[in-house]
Amino acid sequence: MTAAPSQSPVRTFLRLLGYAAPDGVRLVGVGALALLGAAFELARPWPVKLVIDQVLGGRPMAPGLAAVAALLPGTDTSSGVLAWCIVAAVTVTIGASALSYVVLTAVVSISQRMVYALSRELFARLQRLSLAFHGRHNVGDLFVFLGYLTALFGPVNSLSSGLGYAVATATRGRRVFEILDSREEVQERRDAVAVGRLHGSVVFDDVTFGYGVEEDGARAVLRDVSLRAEPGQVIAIVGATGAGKSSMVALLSRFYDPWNGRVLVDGRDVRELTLSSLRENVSLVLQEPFLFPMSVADNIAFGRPDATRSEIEAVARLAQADEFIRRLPEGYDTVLSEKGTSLSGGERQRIAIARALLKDAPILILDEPTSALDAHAESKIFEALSELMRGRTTFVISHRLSTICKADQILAIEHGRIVERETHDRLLAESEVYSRLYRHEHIAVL
Ligand code: DUT
Ligand code: MG
Repeated sequence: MTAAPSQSPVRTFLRLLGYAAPDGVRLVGVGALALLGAAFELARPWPVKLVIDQVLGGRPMAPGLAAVAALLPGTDTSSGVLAWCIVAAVTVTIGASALSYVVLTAVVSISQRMVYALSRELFARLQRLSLAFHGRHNVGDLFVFLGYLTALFGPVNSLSSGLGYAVATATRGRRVFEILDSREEVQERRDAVAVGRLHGSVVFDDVTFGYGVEEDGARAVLRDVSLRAEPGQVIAIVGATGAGKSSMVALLSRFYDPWNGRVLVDGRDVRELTLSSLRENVSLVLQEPFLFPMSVADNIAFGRPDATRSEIEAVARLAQADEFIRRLPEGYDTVLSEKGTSLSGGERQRIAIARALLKDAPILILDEPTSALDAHAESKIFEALSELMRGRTTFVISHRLSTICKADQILAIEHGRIVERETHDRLLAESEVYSRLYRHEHIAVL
């Protein structure tokens, strides 16, 4: 990632407010109502003061007040003044509460939309970063990032409660924007073509790749990698940490370009396609799914904001998620938060699977989707994963033989090279170690 120059808190805050621009008129209205609410709050002690000073204390009113009182009928007697004081107290109290309710509701809905817009932009960057960070940096073919966003949500939620929050938001928002401003590592060609839905054939044609520039002495992490995946095939990638597994699948989403060779989808070099249309055709399910401080339904509909509630529920059922979602305090409308609603690793992963099912891309990348889970949680999402993989060209990076055995090809990577290509059946027949491991794990999972 190339870090952007850091911004002053004021600029960051203005930029954050920019995300509320579509709600500009509402925002101005809310500001006016908030001012009115503040005036009502200021007026609250006055009726009581009048009762104490004039009604009980018998003191004369200040001239200005007396002039106003003279306009109202019945204020020439103490009981008349008392009656008006009660009317005023009730009006001011109800008015202040009603205004604060309206302002709060509007601020929450505006800020939720801001977070939604920000989250969508963050999502793509986070996927690239997390593919690169697996294994080397621990999780903590991240929580901090999510934490920034959740933290950001809190203060934005309370925009009306003052400048202190604004500064805190700006400070946290800065981290979010640093991620957003990390530059794409690749450039879209001016004549790039927007493709529709691909069939999902994938070819790596003699690919050599390293992070950084070859001429500057950067080290190649993939060397002479060639493979061919037909639509609907499952390709398992195995290998030690740092072998280059995630780097391979990162090239498929064109997060990076190869130094040499080509990556082709449906026979076209990925560099000929627009980044967005290519990435529309690829779903990623990673070790730690990104969930955002939005409702469960919004989290699932992330890739397809226009999805209907029944579509969302249908994919949740396929992902074996419907049942636990319905048990949440507000079902599909439960807003996920770090502290509040805590989901287990397996539950989070099933939401990510539902999200990918809804996106319905022909190419699927699974980078250690079950490795953060224990055996029990893993067995629960097994069916959900199988459902997701059905009919999609799938690249699955996994140490679990139970996942690998579904593959049409198994590629073993060592120091950036494919050193072995096998099928599960051949391995099972030929490798005693493999077949023993397989039988052992298969029993554990089933
Ligand atoms: N690498 C970088 N920069 C990155 C990502 C990776 O220099 O942003 C290096 C580290 C490693 C090699 O590339 O030496 C391959 O990394 P990759 O993440 O592809 O390895 P992996 O097989 O996915 O490892 P793990 O099992 O730890 O996820
Ligand atoms: Mg990896």
